[in-house]
Amino acid sequence: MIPERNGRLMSSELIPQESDAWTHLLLRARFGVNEIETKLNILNEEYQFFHSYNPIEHITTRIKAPREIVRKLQRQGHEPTLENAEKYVHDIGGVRIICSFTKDVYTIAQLLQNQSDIKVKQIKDYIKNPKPNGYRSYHMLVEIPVFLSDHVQPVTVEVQLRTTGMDLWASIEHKIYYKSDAAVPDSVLDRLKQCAQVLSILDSEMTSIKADIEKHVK
Ligand code: 0O2
Repeated sequence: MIPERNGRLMSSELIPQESDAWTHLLLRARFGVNEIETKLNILNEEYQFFHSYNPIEHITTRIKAPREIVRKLQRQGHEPTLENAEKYVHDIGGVRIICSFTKDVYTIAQLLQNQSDIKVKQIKDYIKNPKPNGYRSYHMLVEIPVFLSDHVQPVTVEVQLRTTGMDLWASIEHKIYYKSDAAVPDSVLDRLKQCAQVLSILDSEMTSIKADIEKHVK
C-alpha cells in the first residue's frame, strides 16, 4: 500500500516505503553515503600505510527511516511531504566517524573539506561549543555529486565526527533521553552533563598521555 496522496504522506500510516519517489529519495541518500564512506576508507587506509596510524576507529552509516523523516518534519512544523523532506531534512543520509583523539576529528574533517568534489554547506562545531546539555560532536553537511546513468545528482550527507568518549555519551543519551519529552528533574540533567564533562576531561588526558608516550618512542 502506498501511504501517500499527491506527494503528501497519510497521517495514519506514515511509512512510504513503496512509493517510488520516496524510494528514490532514500536511494540517492544511500549513494551519497556510499561515496563519503569510500572516501573515508581511502583516507584511513592511506594513513595506515604511510603513517602506520589509523585516525578513524570506525565508521557507521545510516539512512533515516521514513517514519523518522516524517517525525522530524512534524517537529519542524512542516507538512510531511516529499518536497519538504527534500527541502528541510538534510540528514537523510548520515555518516558517523569515530576517532580516538579530538585532533583526529579535525584532521579527517579538514581532509574531507579539502576534496574538490565536496561542497561544505554547513559546519556545526559542538566540540568547541558544546550544546547546553553537554553534547559534543563535529557536524558537517556536505554535498557530493553522485554519477547516475543519465545525470549527475548532487546529494547532501550529514557527517558527524566524534571521539569514542563523545560517542559513548551521545549514544547512551540518545537511548535514554534525547527526543524524549519526559519532565526530568534538573538534577538528573546536571548528572548527564557532568558525565559529558568527565568524558571531555578523559579525552584531554588520553591526548596528553599519547603525547608523553610519543616522547619516549625512538
Ligand atoms: P537522530 O535520531 O540521531 O538522527 P537538524 O535537526 O539536523 O535540521 P539541528 O537539530 O540543529 O538541525 O542539527 P544538529 O544540531 O546538527 O543535530 C543533528 C543530529 O545531531 C541529531 O539528529 C543527532 O543525531 C545529533 N544530536 C544533536 N544534538 C544531540 C543531543 O543533544 N544528543 C544526542 N544524543 N544527539 C544529538 P536527529 O535527527 O535529531 O536525531
